[in-house]
Amino acid sequence: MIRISAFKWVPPFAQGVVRDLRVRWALEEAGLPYEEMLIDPQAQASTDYRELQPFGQVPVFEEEGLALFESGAIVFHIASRNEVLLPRDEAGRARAITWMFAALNSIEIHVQQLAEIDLFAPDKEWAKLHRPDVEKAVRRRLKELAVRLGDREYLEGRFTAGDLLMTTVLRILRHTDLLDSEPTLKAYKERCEARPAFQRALAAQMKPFEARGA
Ligand SMILES: N[C@@H](CCC(=O)N[C@@H](CS)C(=O)NCC(=O)O)C(=O)O
Repeated sequence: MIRISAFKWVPPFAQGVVRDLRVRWALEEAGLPYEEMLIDPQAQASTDYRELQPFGQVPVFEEEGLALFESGAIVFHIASRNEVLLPRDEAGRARAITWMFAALNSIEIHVQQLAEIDLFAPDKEWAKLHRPDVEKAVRRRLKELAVRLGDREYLEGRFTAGDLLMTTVLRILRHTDLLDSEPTLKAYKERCEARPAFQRALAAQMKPFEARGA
């Protein structure tokens, strides 16, 4: 049985965007059952967990002696087995993989910087000075992405792991109204989030938080 790590609890600003969501979603799309290993800060720091994830973060993926970390690598591993997430034809598959990297390497870097300023350092002097440039970079990337998306439903016409990762990256902006400036991108994100597999993944991440209350 596949096992993934996730947090027992995170503050409300992180609930629904913790990176195990990507893995849960990919597993749901692929129809692969999994169990969860819920961890707390003490487990994160343990030698045993560091063996699985050198940085003590979530998610970890384990199956039959194979342990993987990095959400992008895990989603790729799951997607490689399944046509729902990666087309079988070589060119289509390569293009979908390109979008996976674009989500994590060209968009998330900027989006995460903004989230870190807003959620972890809003009152710091350096953050106030730096934020306008970071917001500008995010806006530029969103516009460029919207231009490329055009009137397509998905980045490559059909849903792939590239859309899955892109959606989870765009969700990180939920504390802002930046996506409102790009209505087609906002609609794209909502289209991906409407997938039943996403809804199941989100509910599964939220379950332990809700059980604990707040
Ligand atoms: N690049 C890593 C990032 C993982 C990551 O940032 N995980 C966060 C939760 S979303 C975490 O575990 N934070 C706690 C920490 O860094 O101590 C991945 O995509 O798996």
